[in-house]
Parts: sequence; structure tokens; C-alpha cells
Amino acid sequence: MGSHPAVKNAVTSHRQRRLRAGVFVAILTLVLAACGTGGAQDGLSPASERASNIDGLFRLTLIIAIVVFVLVQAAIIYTSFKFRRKKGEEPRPVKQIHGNTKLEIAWTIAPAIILAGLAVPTVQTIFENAEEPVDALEITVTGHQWWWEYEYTDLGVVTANEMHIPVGQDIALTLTADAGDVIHSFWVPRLSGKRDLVPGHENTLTISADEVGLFLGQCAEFCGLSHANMRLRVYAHEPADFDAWVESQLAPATVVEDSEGWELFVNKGCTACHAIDGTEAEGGGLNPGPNLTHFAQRDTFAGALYDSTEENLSAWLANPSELKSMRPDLNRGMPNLGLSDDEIATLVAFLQGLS
Ligand code: HEC
Ligand SMILES: [Cu+2]
Repeated sequence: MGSHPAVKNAVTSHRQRRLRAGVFVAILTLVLAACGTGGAQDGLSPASERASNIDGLFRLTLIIAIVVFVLVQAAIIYTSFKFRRKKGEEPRPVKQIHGNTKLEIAWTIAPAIILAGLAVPTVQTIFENAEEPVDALEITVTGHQWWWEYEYTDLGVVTANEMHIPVGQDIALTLTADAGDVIHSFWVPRLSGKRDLVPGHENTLTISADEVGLFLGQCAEFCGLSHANMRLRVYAHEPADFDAWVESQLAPATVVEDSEGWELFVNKGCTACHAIDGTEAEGGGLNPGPNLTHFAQRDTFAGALYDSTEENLSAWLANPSELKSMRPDLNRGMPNLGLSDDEIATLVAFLQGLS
């Protein structure tokens, strides 16, 4: 016939406590999971000199912060035990005090000295990382809502989202965005620092990789609807492999200009937004999309969000906005072109033939 109210309360609060403990453990697990090192986007395992400089500065700051933390916590614990109310004492201390000028001056000056000290290696790192790159490969990076365009200015290669670089060489990036776009930020934590791409303005950033591998990054400046879907990849190769990649990028597009795929590509208006070098597909316009000349050489598409599989590409052509939030009505992103299943299959085969 229902339990006593007090018993019921005890049961509820016990449950609540267990629930709270469960939530706490879940959150702690998530936070700790984020601390693992060695990830492809982990600034704590730098793979270049500049990223190492930043990492070193972070570690120095962290050590100082830990010392400060331990000292402050120790002082708090010490005072709360030492000056706690003992049995039989008045709730309000008999002797009232107000402030301590010497202590206050000390804890104002001490942080100021620590910060002034930290400023020295900080400024040093900023200058070191801003040093002119030597013998650099030049790439212009243009941030678009919501994908990356790379132009290898000396080599004549244009590609999207996936950057290929040789190991052990400085890569001089010129970072910009089109007028009318918004600010983006280029960040590959293992290869260098972070730098903004500002519409109508050019910033520079030097990156490099000491080892062969795939390094991940993403847009680090909130840039609207698909900011979180604006990812990027940097593939670092041995110089010979990089040269081979450049060669394959410079080869003419493998387009058969009277094929069914090509006809559809032209008739459905893909050519208006997408360039295929060496054909009449020039791209550009109000809402340019990635250069597709060697699209089949890319592992991923749509801001490095999806693997370039037949299934994903079919879904993309059927309704791009379902795979990635975009606003084609505002000239941001790829519109739904109302393609039939047959047309999609033909176009996917065409895209996968662009090697
Ligand atoms: C109005 C311009 C426009 C038209 C027309 C258009 N696209 Fe796109 N397309 C885009 C934009 C913009 C993106 C980049 C979307 C993103 O990743 O945010 C894109 C992305 C793509 C991608 C992924 C490229 C990559 O490397 O990430 C493919 C493939 C593609 N489009 C194929 C097509 C095909 C095939 C057609 C014709 C049926 C077409 N597009 C028509 C604007 C357009
Ligand atoms: Cu962005």
C-alpha cells in the first residue's frame, strides 16, 4: 500500500546519486578519451619543426600552470583545515580581520612576473615560426563555404580538400578567401600553427612534415552551416612519390568528350560550377565547386567528409544537402539537380573515370 514517504525519499535520492555518479563517469570517460595521443590530428605529437615549437611552448606553460595549481590548492586546503570552526567555537570568528595588503601585493605581482616570463619564449616561438621558409613549395589555399581549394602556383596543379606535399620541405601557404565568402581558418595541428583565411586578404603560413603519412585538419574558424564538415587532409610523401603525384595531376583529364557521361555532365549544368581542365568545363561562376579534373585520384569528397565510394557518390548526386548541410539557394554548396537513378549511375561512372 505505498511505502512510508521518508523511505521513498531515501530510495529516490539513492537512485539520483547513482544516476549522477553514472553521468559523471560517462563524461569523465569522454574527456579522458580525448586525451589519447598519436591521433592524426593531435597537436601533442608534432611532426614538424614548427609544430614542435608550439608543442614545447604548450608543455612549458602546462608545467608552470600545474605548479601554480598545486600551490594554490595546497594553500586552500591548508587554510580551510587550519581555520575551520572547532568544537565549541563561535560560528562567527571573534577576531574580525579585513584584507592583508602584503599578501595582496604578492599575489598580484607573482602572476605578473610569471606571465612576463612566459612572454619571452612565446614571442620567440612566434618569430621562429614566422621565419621565411627556405626553398619552399608554394600553394595558395582558398577557403570556400565549405571546402578547401589548393592551387600549386608553380606547378599548375589545382585540387580540393586533399593536399599532397613532399616530406622534409617547407610548404609556403598563401591563405585567402573570395570576396563575399567568410573567414575560415587552416589548421593541421601536427604540421604547424593555425591561420585565418580572410576574404580579399592574403595571409601566409609555413607547414612541413618530417615523416611520410596522412595528417588531418579542419576549419578552425566558425564559418556557418557546415563549418564542422569542412575537413582537410595532408598526404606527405617521399619526394619521388610526390613528383609522381604531380605528374599524374598534370596529365590531361581522361574524358571521352562524346561519352554519355560527358554529355550528361554538360547538359545537367555541372560544367557551370566544376572545371575539368582541358575541356569546355570551366567552372567558376557565382558558386564554384571543386576542380574535378582528376577527381578519381581523391580518396574523399565534400570537404573530406565522405569516402569516394560509388554508394556515397550516388547519394551525393541524388541529394547533396542530405549528406552535407548547405545553402545552394544562397550560392553556398551544391544544388539538387533532380537526376534520375540512371543519370546518377552514368555520372558516378564518369566521375570515377576521372583519374
Ligand atoms: C551551382 C553549382 C554546382 C553545380 C551545377 C554542380 N555542382 Fe557539384 N559541387 C558544387 C559545390 C559548391 C561543391 C562543393 C560542396 C562542398 O563540399 O561543400 C560541389 C561538389 C561536388 C563533388 C565533390 C567534389 C569534391 O572533391 O569534394 C562532386 C563529385 C560534384 N560536385 C559533382 C557534380 C556533378 C556531377 C554535377 C552535375 C550533375 C554537379 N556537381 C553540379 C557546386 C555545383
Ligand atoms: Cu570554414
